[in-house]
Amino acid sequence: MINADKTSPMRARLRANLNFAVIGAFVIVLSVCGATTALAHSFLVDATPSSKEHVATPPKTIKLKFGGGIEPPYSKISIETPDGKVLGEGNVGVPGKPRELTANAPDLAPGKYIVRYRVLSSDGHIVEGNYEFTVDAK
Ligand SMILES: [Cu+2]
Repeated sequence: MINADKTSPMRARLRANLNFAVIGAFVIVLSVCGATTALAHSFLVDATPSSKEHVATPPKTIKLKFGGGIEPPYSKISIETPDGKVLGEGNVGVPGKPRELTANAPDLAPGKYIVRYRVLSSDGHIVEGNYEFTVDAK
């Protein structure tokens, strides 16, 4: 019976597909384990401007640093007004710094702004959050 299976190309293909399914399940288990063993790894750990910061000069770039690697193509930073109007968006990675994500900021008049982010961390988890900063009047 097993010998008969081996001679059938279709069975062989089926078995190969099953192997892929097993590998896929293993990868999923690994990413779940990663989440429990390193709980804080992908949260925001540093930002420029930082949360609640008052800056005298409007920033040209928003830079976020996370506790773990992130995937820029599947991540986004947006700069918004407090009432939710999106002024700019970006998802530029930093070469050699897989935990950092930047976005070019539009010209910002004095006032309060919200930085909103949604990033895909390397282990497959989505991390979302927001904070505010203020550009002070001169
Ligand atoms: Cu994670």
